[in-house]
Amino acid sequence: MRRFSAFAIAREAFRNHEGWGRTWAKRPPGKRYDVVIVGAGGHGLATAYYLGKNYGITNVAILEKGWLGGGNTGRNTTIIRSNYLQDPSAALYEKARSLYETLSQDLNYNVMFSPRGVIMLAQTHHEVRGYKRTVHANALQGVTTEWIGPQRVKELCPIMNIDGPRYPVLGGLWQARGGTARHDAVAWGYARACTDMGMDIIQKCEVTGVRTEGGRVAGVDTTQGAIDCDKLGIVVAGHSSVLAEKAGFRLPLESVALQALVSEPIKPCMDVVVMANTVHGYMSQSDKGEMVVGGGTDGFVNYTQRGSFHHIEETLRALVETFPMISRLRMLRQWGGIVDVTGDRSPILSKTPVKGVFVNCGWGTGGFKAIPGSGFAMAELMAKGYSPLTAEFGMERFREGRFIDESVAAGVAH
Ligand code: FAD
Ligand code: PYC
Repeated sequence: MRRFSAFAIAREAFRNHEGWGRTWAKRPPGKRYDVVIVGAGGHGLATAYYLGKNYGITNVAILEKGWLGGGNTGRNTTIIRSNYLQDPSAALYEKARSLYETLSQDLNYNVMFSPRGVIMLAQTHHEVRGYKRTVHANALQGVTTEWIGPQRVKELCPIMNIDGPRYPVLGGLWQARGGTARHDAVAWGYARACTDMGMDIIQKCEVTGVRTEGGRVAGVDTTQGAIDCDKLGIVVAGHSSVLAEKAGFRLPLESVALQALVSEPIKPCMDVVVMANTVHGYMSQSDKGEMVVGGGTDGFVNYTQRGSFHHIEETLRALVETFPMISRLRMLRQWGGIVDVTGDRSPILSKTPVKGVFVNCGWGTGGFKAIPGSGFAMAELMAKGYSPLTAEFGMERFREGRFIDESVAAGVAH
């Protein structure tokens, strides 16, 4: 595959950019693969990529029922941070954040990682205590975060009203190397690299059944025919329970819609990401100038990938208190994604009761930031049967009561 470079771009400029070729190949599915990954979101593609890169496993198919990156990976608000409380989470999210730092070079694809800094506002004394505790935990875990006072918050984000009538800003949990990345580019970059290693990415190919023989996976049935495989990775976010049921086991997950919206583009006014969990909303400014705004999950289990009016009203009403200048902004687009939420708000990266079947799910409202680390660890688990990064995230933890409680770090109330 042709590599991107300043020289290549200059050369293509002289020939109408006709020499680039497809970003990922379009092929019919084969009959058999060493590994089949279900779900061409960021986590599925990253898993395939690190299987090839780190373990030389390239006879891999990634099956996607819709279009590549069209699930939550292409619907999220792109916040990247690793300021989690528990040690296993900090290790996994920090691995991901550190891989983001060099992902563009690694994939030879500009994922537009922007470590502009993330502030999680403390607007109650409870949050002050919680975030100070996280800063201490992060110091022990080797994750660089800082507790900052209200004046520093104001310096970092001058458009904020820190003296709000209901919830004045009491300080914040600041991660200077947190930030954002272009979500589509993350999916496209991994897809391009997977194609380059000879893997097949099959879109419009829904997995409708999982075939087993003697307790071991034999293959999958799809809308494009049967495909055999030695190992199967189920990486389908909000549809994980549906797929698990087809494989004959249950997952401790609830699927709900999470919504977001963007405003009309305006001049640059905010160069950090702000999350305000008490009033409940988060906001950053995209490179196009749109204010990217996110709210909470729907209060009922559903599979509806769309927005609803009361979320616009609730989220903007909350954010206007802290950012009065957005009161006259017009909102342009709104959407939803189906997120898969576990009881302890931590993901599941796990073997399953069916030999050869692995699951990567439960990222809930916060898995975009984890994509590179999750793929790295999941590939290790699938290739070697064990990964230190996934060891605590097995699905058996719910039966054994070994929860990894991240309800405060999760960022979105649910
Ligand atoms: P997905 O990207 O959803 O990919 C799963 C794929 O599986 C889909 O493309 C789907 O079509 C496919 N699939 C499903 N069933 C089948 C089947 N039977 N056969 C074949 N394919 C199938 N996280 C953050 O870290 N920061 C944020 O700021 C953030 N904001 C968010 C805002 C919103 C509005 C939403 C919805 C989510 C947000 N998240 C955020 C969460 C994050 O988007 C997800 O955790 C992450 O993208 C999950 O990636 P994935 O690859 O597991 O899932
Ligand atoms: O996990 O940081 C996060 C997040 C922000 C918005 C949605 N999820």
